[in-house]
Amino acid sequence: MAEIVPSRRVRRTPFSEGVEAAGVKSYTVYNRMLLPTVFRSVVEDYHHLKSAVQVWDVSVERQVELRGTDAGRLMQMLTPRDLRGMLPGCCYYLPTVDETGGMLNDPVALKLSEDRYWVSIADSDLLLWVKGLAYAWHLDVIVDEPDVSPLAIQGPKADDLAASIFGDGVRDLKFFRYGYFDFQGEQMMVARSGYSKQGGFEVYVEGTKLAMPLWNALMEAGKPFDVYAGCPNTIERIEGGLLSYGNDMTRDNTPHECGLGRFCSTQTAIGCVGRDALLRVSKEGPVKQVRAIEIDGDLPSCDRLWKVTAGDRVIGQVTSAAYSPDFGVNVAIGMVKMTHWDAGTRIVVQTQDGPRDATVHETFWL
Ligand code: THG
Repeated sequence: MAEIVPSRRVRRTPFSEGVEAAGVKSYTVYNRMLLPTVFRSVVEDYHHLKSAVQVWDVSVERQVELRGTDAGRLMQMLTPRDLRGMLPGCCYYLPTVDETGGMLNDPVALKLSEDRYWVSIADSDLLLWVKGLAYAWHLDVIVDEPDVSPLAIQGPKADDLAASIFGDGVRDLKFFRYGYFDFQGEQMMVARSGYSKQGGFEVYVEGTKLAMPLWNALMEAGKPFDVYAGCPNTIERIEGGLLSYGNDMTRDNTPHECGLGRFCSTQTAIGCVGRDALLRVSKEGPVKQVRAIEIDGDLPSCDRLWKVTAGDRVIGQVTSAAYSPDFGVNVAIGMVKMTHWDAGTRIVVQTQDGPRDATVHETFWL
């Protein structure tokens, strides 16, 4: 393929210099910013992520900041997850929905204080929706995109690497909690989270001053752990069932269809936009839902939606697929109608290279 040209609209990040020095081979665009997709090869990156530790430039996880006395009220308008128990220091994975209950984004939210939140968004313009709600409801809240660039440390040796930079205290962080840790005399927010199932951290780097110093310090301190630059890995995230907004789900889907019903307490999420619509679907249950799918044969690259058929009927779609070296099969994420969603059901996936037999799985692989 041809090259992507960065500009003000297709933004570089504070870590781009480090990413380029590490030999990034390809990018995608996410929230109008560069997101690396390959360093050595997708398969080499995959094995390395699962055995060592990687540093990921995930600056594309842009923050929507809500600040003001109505910040909490506005947060609850965004999601059917009940936020009443959310305390400062917590990260919550949040389905965010529109007035029909359709998925607008699936961010990680951080509560900084009673009147201040960061919403770490997936690839859609959630900022505009949040600003629109704040304006229409005359809320006392400021909504904007602060200059914050997350840097992820992911892999089985992530604790050792993070501890060598931030001290042994980071080892005690619980999953989806954050704390503040010193780096070169400044406090940095570090959370135990990240878009892999290998474990690790995300550092929310404010501004640009300490961005490359942190990148370089991690690369240097990581030498004994075989650190390398990395990025979200499509094989690993499919094995783990981590959904990709815009690929595996869109505004056409409810959280329940996405398998995110466990993050919804629609009954008690008073004030959530789309609550009435979601109360209906949560009572009746979805008629199609996300499933792990194992596909037989050789696969072309999954760069488009693949219809799923049974006989001459379309009964679903596959939106992410890759060959898994560790499991020795093609792993995939799709959405299947309830008539065909039971584990073991045989279905057919219509790729651009022709039909492939496939099986619905009970659970994801990781
Ligand atoms: N971290 C941060 N921001 C993000 C992402 C991230 N923004 C974009 C994107 N990723 C949002 N999507 C997800 C999807 C899955 C998870 C996090 C963000 C995730 N899921 C856990 C799982 O499925 O195992 C469960 C989380 C839970 O149990 O609460 O971590 O990665 N900052």
